[in-house]
Amino acid sequence: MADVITFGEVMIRLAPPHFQRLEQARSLDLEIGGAELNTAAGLVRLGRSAAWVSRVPDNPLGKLVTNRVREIGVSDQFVQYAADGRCGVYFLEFGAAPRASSIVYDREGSSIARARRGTFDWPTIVTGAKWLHVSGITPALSAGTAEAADEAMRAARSAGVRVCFDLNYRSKLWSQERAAEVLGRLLPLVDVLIASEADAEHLFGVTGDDFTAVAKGLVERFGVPTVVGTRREANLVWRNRFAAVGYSQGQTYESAWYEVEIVDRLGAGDALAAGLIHGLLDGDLKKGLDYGAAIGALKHSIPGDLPWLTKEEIEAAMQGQGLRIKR
Ligand code: KDG
Repeated sequence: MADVITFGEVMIRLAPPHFQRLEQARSLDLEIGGAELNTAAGLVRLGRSAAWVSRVPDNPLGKLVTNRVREIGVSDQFVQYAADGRCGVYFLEFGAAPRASSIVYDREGSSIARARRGTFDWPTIVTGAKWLHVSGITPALSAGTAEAADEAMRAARSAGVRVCFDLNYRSKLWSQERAAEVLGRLLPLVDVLIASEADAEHLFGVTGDDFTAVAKGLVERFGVPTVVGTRREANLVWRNRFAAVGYSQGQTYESAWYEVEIVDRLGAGDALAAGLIHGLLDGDLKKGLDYGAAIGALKHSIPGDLPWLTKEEIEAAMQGQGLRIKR
């Protein structure tokens, strides 16, 4: 039985080495990545147990993925090997200032996109878990995965399992109108929402002068008790300042800030979600923000989407080793 269940897609990621452009590539480095899997991996690295629920093709690519999932320590007990669909792929071109990084998705028709209500036995899957984590990517994949996400979240609530949801709006996957409609229906089922101020404004027109004002707007609109955000200060292609912030019951909390060198920022937000849930498992939002900021900051230094880190490294960063900034 796992402490945390996550639900989402994994893709094979192919990236040219040495900042090459995709159009000049002769070889591609292979990693795997998927927001909810990345979060499950972060939780395992922090000493929690996590199971990732998905659907992958019953072919060598599906096995490549689940081999890596097991390698990092995430349970694949609820992963279905499907006769239909395929393994999605994404191509990543690393930027170097002033050229931004970019992504090309090739993920339509994936096995997970063919999931629908009834594909997974959610009441059994969530039994005994403490948290369910889903992101806005899962319902963006298809009408069926939107139904399955809704079903998972309702089953969690009925079983007393709390729900963490990362808004994770991906404009390449769906329109603002469709995302606002589908996500707006899911958010009342959420206990902890991770959302950027930009997405809150773009999707729902919720605005404010600072994080607290936006968080209050989301709480009022959707009845979500707790809202968490990422703070980034420099936002350069290669360097940043990173922290976590949370709002709950009228109070705003901020973590320590970290100076980060960006080797690979993909999965940093998912790592933050892992640290957050780790703290929340002990019933402590501030602890969640502190762990979230530390693991999220460290993730920037690691190539690939998965947070190949140890709990000791994360806690050492929290104690001021590395590039933590005193404020
Ligand atoms: O947050 C990182 C994810 O974006 C990455 O792992 C790939 O899940 C992914 C997606 O849908 O873009």
